[in-house]
Amino acid sequence: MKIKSLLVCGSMAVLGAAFTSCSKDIAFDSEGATQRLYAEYEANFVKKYGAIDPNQTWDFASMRPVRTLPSTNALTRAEGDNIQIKLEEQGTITINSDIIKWMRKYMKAGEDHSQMGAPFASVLSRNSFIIAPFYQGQASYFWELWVNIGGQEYKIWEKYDKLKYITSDGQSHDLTTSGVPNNAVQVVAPTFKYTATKDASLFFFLKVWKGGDTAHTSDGSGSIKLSSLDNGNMRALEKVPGLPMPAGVPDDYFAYIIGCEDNEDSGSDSDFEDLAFLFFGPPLKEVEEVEVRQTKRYMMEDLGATDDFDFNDVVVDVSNVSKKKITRKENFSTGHMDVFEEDIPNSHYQEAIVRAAGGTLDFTLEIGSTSWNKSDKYSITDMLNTGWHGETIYYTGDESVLARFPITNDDWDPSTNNIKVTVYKKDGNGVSEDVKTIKFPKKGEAPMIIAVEPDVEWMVERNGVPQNWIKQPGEE
Ligand SMILES: [Ca+2]
Ligand SMILES: [Ca+2]
Ligand SMILES: [Ca+2]
Repeated sequence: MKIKSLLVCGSMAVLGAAFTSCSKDIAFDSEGATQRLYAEYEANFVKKYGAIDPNQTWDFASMRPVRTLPSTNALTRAEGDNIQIKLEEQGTITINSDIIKWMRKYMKAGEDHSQMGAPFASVLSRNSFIIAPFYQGQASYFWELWVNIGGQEYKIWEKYDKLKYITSDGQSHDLTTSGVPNNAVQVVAPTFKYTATKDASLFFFLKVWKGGDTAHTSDGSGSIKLSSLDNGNMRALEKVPGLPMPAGVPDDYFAYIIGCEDNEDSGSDSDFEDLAFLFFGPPLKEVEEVEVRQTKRYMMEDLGATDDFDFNDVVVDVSNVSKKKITRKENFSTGHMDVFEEDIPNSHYQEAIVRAAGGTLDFTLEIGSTSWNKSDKYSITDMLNTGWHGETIYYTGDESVLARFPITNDDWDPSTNNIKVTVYKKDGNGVSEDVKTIKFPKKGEAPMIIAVEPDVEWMVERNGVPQNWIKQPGEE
């Protein structure tokens, strides 16, 4: 006999009177063993967590929408979450003589280049880019290259550091105040990679010591700040032919030479060749689809034991999923970004992911009109992904997916929590017995299902959920 048919009450007649109570719309089968088990469970629950407020409800999930950007695979986190930023030296890049010649021809020292390219004001939103300071004209000042990310300042590089030029005889030389000399055929420049867990607005600036090398201080004293934002001292020189790409940079990254002016005085020559660095960035996806998920995590007790309260006997995430089209238009000069969003028609569906099954009884999980049996795929006595015997618990990723299935007709109703689990074991003849149907609890009941946020971690096998998960009378 198929286990699924147990769910169809019309077929119960063949199994006899013991099963006729299954159709009652109550939290539990009110007959016999189940009633006793529930009474036992309730008494144990109150003993452990205290009396239950008659107004206590058991849905703690907010259904906060979470977005996934397919292009970066990064989660767009809620406002206020910390951004993890990494700025690391990556290696070197060799700049060939074509680029050096281009600088000499188009960015000649002492000529006014204040109309070349576009201002690199760059309040850009980026979660990844690479920088390579590679060129210096004749300059007596000292500088450091910095980036400001959401108000925080990070040093990237300082003058001379790891920058070498190579002459036609193959000799490598350190840079001097004379800059990249005429007989240089190559420059070897350091590369620095920035990655962040989230797009952040940022801009670059120089700290300049006009007293030259000897005036340089480690604490920044004596320097002035020159940024494209305030001083207009950086320009993006686009479409420079033959620009090399550092190893490991994806083909679709764009690359700019950024020319910097180290003097903000009115007498400045505005040649924008005092320092030049390469800026490699990911292409801005002008049109992108994002997936939006609203998820509840249901954690369940199966009444196999009436006193462990580990709420891991069934853990299932149920989601409303939809897609949005994001259209962005960025002004590279001003850094201003226009963003438009629209829902993609007919993209909505519902999905369930079973992530833990920490009981030893078979069960049928029902969400709306969709059902799933543990025994379809697993040995019923295996406790899965709940840390039994010290096994690793996977809370996210593919390793935590025990089963994944769509909800037919999208008939999961998160406002009523129309989810239930029917638990049973089989006797020697394969007939199911001790059938218990567990539904989402009404307020004031001892819960055997609770709904929580999808990032709440379930308990290790046989460990009760913490007291603070269970609100007490009078608590808000
Ligand atoms: Ca200059
Ligand atoms: Ca349990
Ligand atoms: Ca368990």
